[in-house]
Amino acid sequence: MRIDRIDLTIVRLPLVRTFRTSSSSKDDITHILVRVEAGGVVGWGECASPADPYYCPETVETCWHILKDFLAPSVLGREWETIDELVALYGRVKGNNFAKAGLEMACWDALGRRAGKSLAELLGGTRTEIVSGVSLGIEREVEALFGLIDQYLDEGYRRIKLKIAPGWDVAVVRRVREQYPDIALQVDANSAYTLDDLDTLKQLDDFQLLLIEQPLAHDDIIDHVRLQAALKTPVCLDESIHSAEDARKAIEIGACRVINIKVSRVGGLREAKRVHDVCLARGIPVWCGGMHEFGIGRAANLAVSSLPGFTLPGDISGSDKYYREDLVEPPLLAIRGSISVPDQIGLGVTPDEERIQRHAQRAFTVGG
Ligand code: OSB
Ligand code: MG
Repeated sequence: MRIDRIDLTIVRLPLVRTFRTSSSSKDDITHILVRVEAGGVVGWGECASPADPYYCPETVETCWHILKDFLAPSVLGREWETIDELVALYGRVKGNNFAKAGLEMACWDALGRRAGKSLAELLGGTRTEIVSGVSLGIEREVEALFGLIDQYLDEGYRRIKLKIAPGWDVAVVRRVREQYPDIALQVDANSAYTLDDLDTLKQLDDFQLLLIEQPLAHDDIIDHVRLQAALKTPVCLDESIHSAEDARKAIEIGACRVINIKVSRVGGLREAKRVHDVCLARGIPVWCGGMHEFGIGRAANLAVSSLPGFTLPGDISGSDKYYREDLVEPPLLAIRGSISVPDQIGLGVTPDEERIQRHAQRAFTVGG
């Protein structure tokens, strides 16, 4: 399966609503699309790195540099038959998981298209419908949050996640819980707290939350052990987990009881499945996190979510929650709170090249 050509395109889409977390605020999303020609087929991938280094160290520009100057040259013209062989071709590159995930996804898509199998089939997924939750950013007023929660509950979404930060935490969660006593509710701090905030974090135990996501530092698992021991609510790690080995260690020391798996944060679908396997073997439930993916990355998230250990609702909402017009057909939409796993070959969606060109910021081709 020789890779003959790789096209990289930076694409920007406006968000339908500003998204604010403890670490950043966004009005649009810029991701890199990776198109590969290999083995007589075309595969597409999405590099979902944020534009700024406020969630993780990577940015669109670091991914561009790593893809263009290291990953693409490492695989161009080379033969591979399995994803293990593909990943070995760029095995010398340390870190840079978001960049790797974009290229690897395109190769999974090509592999599936050539084999006539869907990505979910290739991964060994069993589920066909994914229960969908929404992630809500920080707002100016709790009332704005109520409006959004009403809207998404009306649309059928089955779980609400609230972003929290110092000053937008216990009082907000209390009001939401009072207003909606029975909804499945969880919070995400994006690493905004330290153990000095233990008293605040303990108060969150009063609200029957499904979990508290990444309360402490992005690179910590040790302090999370102390926090988890002090809380009844399960701690869920996001930013801290970059590999199946990270997951194993965090679980073994008791840093969390749940893990959020993001395909891009762990460097691709192969490692995402490995994280899943580590968690499943240890009885740790997982769910699929999101990075505001366009349709290509969203389709990959759905495929990985079909694995049996994804027992909690994910952050995979319909793309219409974020984008007026997505880049793929058919659009990925939630119906009565769940989204179908694409069953067509490869990622199971077709990128619309005209729309991609219309929103493109920069392009680069190697080979061809
Ligand atoms: O921490 O889960 C996060 C978006 C960008 C960066 C980090 C996160 C998020 C989300 C949105 O919570 C998830 C989504 O709907 O894609
Ligand atoms: Mg998170």
